[in-house]
Amino acid sequence: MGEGVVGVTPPRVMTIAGTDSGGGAGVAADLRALAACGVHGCVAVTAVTVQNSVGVTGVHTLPPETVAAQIEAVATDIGLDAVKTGMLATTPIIWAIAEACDGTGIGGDGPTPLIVDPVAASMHGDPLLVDSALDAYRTVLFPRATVVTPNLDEVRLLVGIDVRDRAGQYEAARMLHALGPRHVLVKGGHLAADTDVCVDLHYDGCTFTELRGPRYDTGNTHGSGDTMASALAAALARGLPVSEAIARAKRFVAECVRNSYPLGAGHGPVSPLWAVRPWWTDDTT
Ligand code: PXL
Repeated sequence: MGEGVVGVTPPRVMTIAGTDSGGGAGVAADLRALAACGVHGCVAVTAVTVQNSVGVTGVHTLPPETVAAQIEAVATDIGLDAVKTGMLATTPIIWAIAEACDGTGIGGDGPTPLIVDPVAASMHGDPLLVDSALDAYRTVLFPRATVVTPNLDEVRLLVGIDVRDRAGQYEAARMLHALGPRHVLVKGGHLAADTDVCVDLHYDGCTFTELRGPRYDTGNTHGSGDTMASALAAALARGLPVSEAIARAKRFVAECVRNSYPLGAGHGPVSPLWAVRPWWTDDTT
């Protein structure tokens, strides 16, 4: 991972997401993860958030047509091997993304996989999506998604289930799959019942697969969901089958949590920097 070939274009992945001025989550986390996974990251910004390690104090959304224009500009020139969504903020932005994706072969029956991470709030509980846009996720974006990757808070908002155990995770996966995505990954990181493991559930409409990973309680998990979805997009862009891409993304994000660091007075970010060869700090070169 991470080794490029001189003069050869790497896989191209776009993140459609919001910025975080603290550099912990959103676009910053996505681009870090994509670079560490050895792919070229492109960006369609949906919103600018005013934020630090303690919380979000401002959200400024971009015009929906500017979000769509960013997608179209990149898709028609650079080309895209996978696309992931993060903070989308409003219903008109979600509609604009859907139309831009339809016109450029992203998601649905198109050749470019679309990973939908249905971001609704920051880890501090600050809203990153207007409540009325949940319906647009369910009816507009999920039917176009290759994989959706909700955490348990997002599951509660999207399908109304308060998941407390493995059976609840299975029920949620079924309900989410009925909304139309090809694959569902119900992330179990917030499941209090699991103390030293973190169990994510993958459902493709036919088979359920439980993915077990270590749980690291570093307290610095800002951007973990963004990082997971970006690594998944990178793996799909590299041509891996979905089940293998999910397994690889899960291993990747666990290492990012293990290598997280404190920042500011609040929550620090997960970090993929361990995956980047530190040649520039190496005294022997
Ligand atoms: O981690 C979810 C997320 C996504 N995008 C932005 C965020 C956050 C969490 O704070 O700020 C911009």
